[in-house]
Amino acid sequence: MDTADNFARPDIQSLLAYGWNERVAALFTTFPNRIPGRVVRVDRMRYLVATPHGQTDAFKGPHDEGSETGTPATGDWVALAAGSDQRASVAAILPRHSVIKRLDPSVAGARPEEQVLVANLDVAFVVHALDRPAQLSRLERTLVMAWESGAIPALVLTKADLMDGGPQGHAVREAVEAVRQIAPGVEVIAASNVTGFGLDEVLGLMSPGMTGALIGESGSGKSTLINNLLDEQLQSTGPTRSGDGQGRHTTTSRELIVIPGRGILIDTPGLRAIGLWSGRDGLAQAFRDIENLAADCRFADCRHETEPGCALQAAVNRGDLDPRRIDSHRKMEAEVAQQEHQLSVRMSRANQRTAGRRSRPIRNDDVEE
Ligand SMILES: Nc1nc2c(ncn2[C@@H]2O[C@H](COP(=O)(O)OP(=O)(O)OP(=O)(O)O)[C@@H](O)[C@H]2O)c(=O)[nH]1
Ligand SMILES: [Mg+2]
Ligand SMILES: [Zn+2]
Repeated sequence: MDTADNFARPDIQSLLAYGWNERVAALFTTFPNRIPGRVVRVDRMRYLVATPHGQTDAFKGPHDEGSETGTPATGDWVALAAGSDQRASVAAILPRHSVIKRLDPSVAGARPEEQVLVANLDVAFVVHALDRPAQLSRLERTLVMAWESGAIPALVLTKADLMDGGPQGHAVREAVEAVRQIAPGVEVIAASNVTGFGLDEVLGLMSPGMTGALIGESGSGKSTLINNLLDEQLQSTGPTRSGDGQGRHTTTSRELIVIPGRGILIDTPGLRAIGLWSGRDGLAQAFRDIENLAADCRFADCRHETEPGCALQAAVNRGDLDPRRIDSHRKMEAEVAQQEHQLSVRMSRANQRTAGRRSRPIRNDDVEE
């Protein structure tokens, strides 16, 4: 079956709302005997998958050839095999065009692994509430992850109604300006889930078939935003704990929601830890101001400290650049470099092991670790 046939299959029309398009149809031609679907929610080892026949539970099965490795994530396009016991299994994860990923917090440390949070998104909405002090470095880190995903990032500043002067007041304008300084190339939208201010602008970045993912701290208003756009209380939302301004993690799983006529949004639980996973491209994009300036430093290996002819220090002295941003970039660059090092050590150990196995019989100590 060629792509055009596959795309036009009448039974597949119900997947259009979930973002089925010609790109996905083309990928799916590799798995002609499987049922196509999109992962709507992940609960531990169980996957809720939207298929042409409605939503169904599926478990992970042995992978077909041509599948992405690892476990399915919310937003993944998958090929399902119907099991003999009526249970569907995920036989393949179709190649992803973007992913939000981080260092898996459950195995951080000696053996870093990646954790895919969301797959196949077009816009990464970083949601931050204005009623709490902006932790700029944390936002920068989230933006690196958003850029690294391959999707287009956007920043949504919620709770603008709580600021002095309301959503269109001076305080909101100042906050937007401050955040713009740390988010070059990113659209910054002030919004209120109470008055509806800014929601059209958020929707303006979406269109039918497009997928947006909402990421950001607990209590920032991600689920409330989705309910507002849906005009329905689908996602539970929770009061923000008084005192520390931290939410209680009301949303507990990553879930894909179709906003009829508008596109698809993925709600996620508030992120506590954001360890970067890879991130060179994300860093370059999120810190394009720093990387562009650094190209003008006199020394190619300038550390942007006290070197003569440092373009970054010159920008700081002119008042054009916050030195905190240089620091933030340096820290994340070190983090990425350390991780690349750990991975390359692991790869070369693994290579040595396989080389060793070829030349001599396997000894017990080959299977350590
Ligand atoms: N005043 C005001 N309150 C808001 C706004 N958006 C959300 N809230 C409130 O903030 C609280 C937290 O909102 P949620 O939507 O549950 O936050 P969340 O980001 O989904 O949180 P997690 O699911 O824990 O990650 C709720 O009590 C909402 O009613 C807003 O724009 N203005
Ligand atoms: Mg939520
Ligand atoms: Zn320099």
